[in-house]
Amino acid sequence: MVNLRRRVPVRDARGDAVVAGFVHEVRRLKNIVFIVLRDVSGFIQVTAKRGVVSDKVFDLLSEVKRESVIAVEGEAFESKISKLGLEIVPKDVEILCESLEPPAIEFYRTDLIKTGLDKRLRYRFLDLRNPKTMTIFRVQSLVCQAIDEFFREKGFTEVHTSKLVAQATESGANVFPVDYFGRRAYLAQSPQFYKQMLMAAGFEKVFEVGPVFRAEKHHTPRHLCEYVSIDFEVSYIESDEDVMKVVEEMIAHACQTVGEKCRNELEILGVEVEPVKTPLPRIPMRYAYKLLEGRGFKTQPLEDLDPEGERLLSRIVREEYGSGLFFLNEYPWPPRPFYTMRIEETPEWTRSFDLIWDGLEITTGGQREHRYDKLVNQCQEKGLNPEEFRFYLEFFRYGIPPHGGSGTGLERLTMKLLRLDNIREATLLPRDPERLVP
Ligand code: AMO
Repeated sequence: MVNLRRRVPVRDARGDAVVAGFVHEVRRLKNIVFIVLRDVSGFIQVTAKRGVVSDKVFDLLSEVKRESVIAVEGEAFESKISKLGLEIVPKDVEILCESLEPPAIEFYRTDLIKTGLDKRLRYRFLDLRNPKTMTIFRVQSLVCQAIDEFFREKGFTEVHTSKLVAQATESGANVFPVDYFGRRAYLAQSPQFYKQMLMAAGFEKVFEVGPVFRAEKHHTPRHLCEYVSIDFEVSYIESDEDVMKVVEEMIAHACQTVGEKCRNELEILGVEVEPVKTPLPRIPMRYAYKLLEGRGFKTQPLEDLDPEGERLLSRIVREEYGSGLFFLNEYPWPPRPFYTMRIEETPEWTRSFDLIWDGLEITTGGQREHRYDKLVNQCQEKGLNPEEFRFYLEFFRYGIPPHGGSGTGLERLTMKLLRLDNIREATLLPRDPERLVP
């Protein structure tokens, strides 16, 4: 029996060592078996020569199937011969769990056999055995850590709000209904109302990183039905400018941390992280329309840009401002939710923004309307019944500081950071209109 308690990551194996992992490759010659063993830290070659190793070890290794999980005890050394740079000559071997059949998808030599994304996701547990695929989530984990550090450093309190709610926050149409003991409830689309509630409670600065749900029947490379939303809310702001400052610092910190701490991972993925230069350009929507029209692109007055418009605008901003990231601010009122604060003098525009990264919106935010009467009016103007939002409107009846905040999709942020083409690649278990398993 190989003593697993003595196991070290393959990358650190030197001298008398125990390593364990998946059988990545097996090459059998008449009197020698080469096995490439893979664990989370990398690869090591196991070299078993008949006569040098015991017959038992030689036979076990001769027969082991690809992707079985084994433990090897032996003499490990840096090797000039093995292209992996590390080699171990086994004294003892234990098959911890045999792979019963060849892997259902080819997840490693993807240069030889291309497995489509759909099938890869169907067998996600195998797909993730590809070190490159797994690396995406190691980087994502660091993004979360960086964001957590950023907010704590700035005195924000982390909160966890309920994901079972009585009312839609963003748009009534895109909610998943749930049967809540005979009553109708919904899966939360955003912690929006609760983070504002906490401003009414006097927290001043909160953040939350958690799942949100959108019943959007989109089949695009950028929409999911469940994603992780990075939200914050902050009190005593002068305008949405104060919110944009937090957003750009947060993104810059996340990118810088990944750039510094994920050198290996970025190398595996073959990407470089561009440093984020703050302040980022602020392009008021009015001006964005002009920029686009200057290039012959038709825009709709007071409407959102479509994806094509966002992409073209990104190209223009890159050319003219040298930045892949920019705020599209002073958003028009019609496409914004009722809680958005409007600009007093020009109420068709709002104190809100999107953050665009090379053609993709990754963040939405702004200042919120905190004056009760105005908020009720805005609710009605959007065709909503204030009675149905009573629990929310109540937050504004007992004094609430001026406040604002934003929401950023973790998967979209990861996608842009690592230049992935499809949001599903940045999602461990994507939920889209067709996918509920695994
Ligand atoms: P919004 O609905 O614009 O705003 O969402 C904020 C950010 O969440 C991400 N996102 C999505 N990611 C994947 N799939 C989707 N279907 C999806 N929808 C949105 C995007 C987007 O920029 N309450 C406001 C935020 C706020 O003002 O604080 C909100 O949720 O990255």
